[in-house]
Amino acid sequence: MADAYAPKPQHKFTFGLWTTANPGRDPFGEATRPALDPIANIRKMAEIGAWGFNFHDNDLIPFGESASERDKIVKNAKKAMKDTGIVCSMATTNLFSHPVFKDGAFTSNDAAVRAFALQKTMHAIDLGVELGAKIYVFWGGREGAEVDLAKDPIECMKRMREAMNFLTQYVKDQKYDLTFALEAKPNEPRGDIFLATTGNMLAFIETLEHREMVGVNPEYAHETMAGLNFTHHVAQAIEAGKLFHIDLNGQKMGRFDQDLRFGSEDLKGTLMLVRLIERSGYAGPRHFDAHAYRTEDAEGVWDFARGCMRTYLVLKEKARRIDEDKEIAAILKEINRGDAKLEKLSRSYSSENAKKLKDAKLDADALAGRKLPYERLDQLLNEVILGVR
Ligand code: GLT
Ligand code: MN
Ligand code: MN
Repeated sequence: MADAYAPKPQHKFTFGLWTTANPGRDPFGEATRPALDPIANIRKMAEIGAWGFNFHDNDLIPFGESASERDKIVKNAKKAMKDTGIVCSMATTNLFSHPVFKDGAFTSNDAAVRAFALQKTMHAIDLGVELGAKIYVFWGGREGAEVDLAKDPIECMKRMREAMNFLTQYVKDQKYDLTFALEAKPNEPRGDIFLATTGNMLAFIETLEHREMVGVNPEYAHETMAGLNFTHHVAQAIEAGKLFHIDLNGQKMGRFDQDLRFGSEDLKGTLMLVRLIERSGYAGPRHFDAHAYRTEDAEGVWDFARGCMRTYLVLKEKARRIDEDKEIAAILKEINRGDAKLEKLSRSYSSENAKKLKDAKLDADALAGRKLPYERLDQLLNEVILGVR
């Protein structure tokens, strides 16, 4: 029997080169897995059913590499893409590993560091576009502070805006077909990172010169670390037309950035997320920004990657079942109470509507008595998840 949960390119699953190449290093311990060659990495992703890969400039081309070596690596990457059919869906800049970025990149207090960050990003954009990337992610991992006195947070917002305005204009000038997706994170590696949530990013985007080119790349782990409801943040981005990319993974609340296998924590929350994505018409990549447990060996990494995709497809099927469940549908119908007469008055303002609404007879006690059978609803949802429904 064919495996209904086998990932295929049409599902648009993608992985960052850094995810499957993660060697298991953490702040307390060295690598537990050998280095993985980026070209072998791309080929293996294609083999297990991913549609695309993403990369930071330095995931592919080591920092400071010669131009001739760069061209050789790019040629090999293109060959791997041609041989396997895998695409490059997104690219980004490493603005956090080299010590030059120890106090930030675009928001550094040092004008020369800011200039270097722009220069590095322009080269990385060229590289991404050369490989076919259509989305460019900005994750400001070092754009923050531990010592608040050292950094003027208003000035840092202005610097961030200048950088985005400069780079969107650069993309337009080059006539690249590329949009930007901004990724928020509350902390780590900095004590506090500027523009800490997807909501902050959405507000910031509205202040940019070419805001139509800029959306968000929310990450499950990042809102969850802050104790927030990730699905609600993604919903706001969708409603604003700004969900350009998404980083899927697993995370416990209030912890360090765990970047666990998709669905490995909070299955119910993850199911709600998949249902939202699938119902929204979002057509972009389903990107996994996660890594295997440090305890896995080189082979186990691919169990991790397969697990991310398989869980997504299983949850997609569960979401379909939820939406086809008659009992669930009946409860949802019961709790979404329309009222044509009242909505005519309340859904759009006119002075006449306002007057009529002020005079309308609304019995708060009777309204408060209306049934909201959420216990039954949530139990039905649990039973779908648990596989008995
Ligand atoms: C890094 C970070 C991620 C970002 C990547 C893009 S790099 O792994 O933890 O959340 O999406 O820069
Ligand atoms: Mn991410
Ligand atoms: Mn993360």
